[in-house]
Amino acid sequence: MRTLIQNAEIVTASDQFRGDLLFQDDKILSVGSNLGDATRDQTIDANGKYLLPGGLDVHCHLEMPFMGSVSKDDFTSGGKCAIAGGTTTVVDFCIPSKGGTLAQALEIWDAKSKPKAMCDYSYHMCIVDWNEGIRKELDLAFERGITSFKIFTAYKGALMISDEEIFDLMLEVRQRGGLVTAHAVNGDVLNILAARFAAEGKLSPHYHPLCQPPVAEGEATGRVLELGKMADQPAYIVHMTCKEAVVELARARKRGWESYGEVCAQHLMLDADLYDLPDFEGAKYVMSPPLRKAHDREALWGALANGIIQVVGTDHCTFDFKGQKDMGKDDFRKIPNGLNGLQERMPVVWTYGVNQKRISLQRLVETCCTNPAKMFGLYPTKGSLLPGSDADLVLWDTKQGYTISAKTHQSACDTNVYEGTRVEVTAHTVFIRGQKVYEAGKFLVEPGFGQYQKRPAGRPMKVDYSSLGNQTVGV
Ligand code: DUC
Ligand code: ZN
Ligand code: ZN
Repeated sequence: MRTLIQNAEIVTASDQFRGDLLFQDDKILSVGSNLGDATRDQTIDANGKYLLPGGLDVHCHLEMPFMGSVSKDDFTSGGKCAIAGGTTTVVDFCIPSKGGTLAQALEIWDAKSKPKAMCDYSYHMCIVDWNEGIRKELDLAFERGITSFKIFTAYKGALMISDEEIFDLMLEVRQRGGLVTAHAVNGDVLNILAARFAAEGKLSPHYHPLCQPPVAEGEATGRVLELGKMADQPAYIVHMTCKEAVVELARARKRGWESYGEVCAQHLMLDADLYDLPDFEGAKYVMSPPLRKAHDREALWGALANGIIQVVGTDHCTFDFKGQKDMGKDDFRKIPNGLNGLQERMPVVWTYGVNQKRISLQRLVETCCTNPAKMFGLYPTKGSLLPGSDADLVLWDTKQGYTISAKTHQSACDTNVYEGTRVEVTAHTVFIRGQKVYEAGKFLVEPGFGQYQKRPAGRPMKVDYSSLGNQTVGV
């Protein structure tokens, strides 16, 4: 079956032009400015719409057991959020239980994803214990096409591992060819500060960000990047939130170390003042690392524009306000950490990044679609409009905006941290592997449609920075 999409405003990481795209079954055949003579079975007139590659969100937690609860969105509701927000592939974090094996974790994650996935998906593997068994099991992860590993320098006693263990893991991953990613905040500092606040009876959400000050994030970011340098192993810092972390990444990149970074939409958009909302409403925004200040957001936008940061993610990990977040009503340390973003990421970055002239539309495609695929071994199958790429396509309507609300979102969660925010674009029609999965607010496939994406071993692909100017921290 051949489909021609005609007269679209086509946008890639490097180009923008009015043109046509022809795909056959699940693959793109050609992209050009005049494919009107092409043989086809159907034609879609995309006049007035923007055609972008489907987005990749390489940072989400679907149905994740965490802090005594389980995150609300699973691979079905989370997948619906993704698709309705123009994202066609998600990379979730497979998290072994303490003392468990990678094989056990994979079995659990497959049971959650396979029957429920709406969009395509893959996993990173979290390393929460480091021992001879896990070292051997890295081979299993690579056989399964899992080539990226996440470590935590925080969540002591649960997810955190030591520098010694991180370094040893990096040496092992280097031998096989993959990426080590890090949640980088100094966990020792965090625990001491949290215990001290608690001892003084300071237990409201206001104190959550004060336990993980920017300097604690900058320190851990620099440390992980230096461990990567010493191991000759590329490192990628997830959810960077502050100027201190950006400075460390910029420094590592200036020295030529293979270092990469990700920012999540909420850290570009939302401010730490939200923790002070009355009636425990601040709990809705409790995540780690926390929201920061306006000057941090400016540093993040700048780093996204000039290439210090390569990827926009979400850390989508939702918990209901009633019944989950309120587990921490009397103690912020018990509030399950996490919030939404899968549906909002691309519309928000388009509206507040592109339309407010902070980044170009090509840069949006690069950081939300192409670079995530390049970093994690999915390019050019995903994240691009090249002949031979999967026909993961999104037709965006830039004339129809909407106001974000928990009343209308696809998430199963009772809260949306962007409640009331106006966005100026809507994902109108979405194709995954050539199959129309969504049109005008309606889903056209069932849970289980999404396919697991095996990823090849190798270091991240080189990213082209030539058009972006100096990688300096602007504030
Ligand atoms: N941070 C969160 O806020 N939630 C999930 C895991 C994480 O690192
Ligand atoms: Zn994290
Ligand atoms: Zn996360």
